[in-house]
Amino acid sequence: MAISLAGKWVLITGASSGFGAAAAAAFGALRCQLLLGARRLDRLAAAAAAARQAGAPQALVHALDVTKTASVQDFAQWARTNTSAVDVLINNAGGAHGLEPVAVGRDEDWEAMLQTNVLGLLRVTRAVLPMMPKDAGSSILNIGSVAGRSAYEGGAAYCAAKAGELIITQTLRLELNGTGIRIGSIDPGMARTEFGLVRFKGDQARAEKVYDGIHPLLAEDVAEALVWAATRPPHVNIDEMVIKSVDQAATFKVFRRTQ
Ligand code: NDP
Ligand code: 8X3
Repeated sequence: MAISLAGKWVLITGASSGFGAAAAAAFGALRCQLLLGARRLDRLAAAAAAARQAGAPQALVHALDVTKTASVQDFAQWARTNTSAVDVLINNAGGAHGLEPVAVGRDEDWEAMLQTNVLGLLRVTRAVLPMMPKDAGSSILNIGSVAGRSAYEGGAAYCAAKAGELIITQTLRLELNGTGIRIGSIDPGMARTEFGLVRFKGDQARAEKVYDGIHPLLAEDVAEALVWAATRPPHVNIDEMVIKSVDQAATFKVFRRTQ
């Protein structure tokens, strides 16, 4: 049976758009109290307002850049001024930059992907772990990707980053064994968010083309998966969940409807 998270504190990184914003609304609807971080404060404020509208008694926001240790420490310090306990941590901040083969890849893209998806995840987890109650049904849910499970051309750094996320999740499960803190990797396939816009550096047409003729996942689908994982009974750990559109049989086996 699902446990109630009403009144519990949920911390979400990358809550200004996509999965993070949808998760804020979904946990808000469960009457969770929210700590939301990202770089774009206007978008973060809008996500917080939507979460309050959905039912969150509190949806607090603070600037967070997961690529900077000082920013992560400042965010965690701010979180501590609001609550002594973070019951659910959702490490979601991240994304892809570029789709070039390694032969012509750019340092700044590789660095951005590894800084956010890998080092950001490590930094935030290190900073928040001391606030997570033991033996109380707490959860860490990391957003991975199908990209971390099989390679594709142009995806070297992103696939490596998400493969890193999966290994970090598995490592943490070993390190946290005995604490009662649950940890899982939620690994979506193609989903319609701002992911493509970021990957293709603002090229809206190219970003949209990815979804031509398919019914991709929506951010809300992933948010529901996060809610499901976090509301299992405290003795149940969802290790890994792969969630894809029915039109996406494998990363590059995508059925596109013509009408
Ligand atoms: P969006 O681009 O809509 O959301 C990405 C979020 O990450 C934004 O809120 C952004 O906020 C935040 N973010 C990016 N860089 C930083 C940073 N340095 N510090 C703090 N926050 C940051 O895309 P999605 O919702 O799709 O992406 C969320 C996660 O899901 C990512 O980890 C992505 O890799 C993963 N994913 C996406 C899939 C998809 O097809 N959409 C499939 C599988 C996984 P801001 O820019 O305001 O800082
Ligand atoms: C995003 C999914 O297949 O575009 O993580 O890499 S994919």
